[in-house]
Amino acid sequence: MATNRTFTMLKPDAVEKRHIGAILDKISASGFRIVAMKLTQMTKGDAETFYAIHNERPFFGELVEYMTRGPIVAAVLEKENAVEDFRTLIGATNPADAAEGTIRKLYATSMGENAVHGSDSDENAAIESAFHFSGREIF
Ligand code: RTP
Ligand code: MG
Repeated sequence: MATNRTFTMLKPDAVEKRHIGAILDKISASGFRIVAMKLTQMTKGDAETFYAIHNERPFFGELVEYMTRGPIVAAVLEKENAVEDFRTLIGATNPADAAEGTIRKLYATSMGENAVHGSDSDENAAIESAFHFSGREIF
């Protein structure tokens, strides 16, 4: 299987609850190499662009409010089959449905505040990584 990359954000709730260390530990222990990382905060415009695919959904306003209320950790991760394996590691969008041991099962609060983002395709991983990082910030 080919090595590829995915993009993640530890969302504001995970940072507020001081779960950065535990989540990064789990990501590293699961075989992902961190090739870019920073603490940053999205503006309203950033979040509206990043989650534009959801802009007609009833939860869009809440999602933008949530994602901009404090700093996030943005990172690019490398591993064989990275996109799919990272979605497995984070678990279902709603933590109530997430498998035991997944990041969302362990650290998410609710469907809306679910601790972590993972890209859903190779194409989106590339778009989302470029949204947050310049080429010289990815190693
Ligand atoms: P993500 O993009 O953040 O990795 O999450 P996902 O693929 O598992 O879920 P997605 O359908 O892309 O939804 C994006 C984010 O919107 C919030 N959401 N809230 N209240 C709700 O019904 C609801 N549904 C989705 C979550 O923060 C979700 O991760
Ligand atoms: Mg998604």
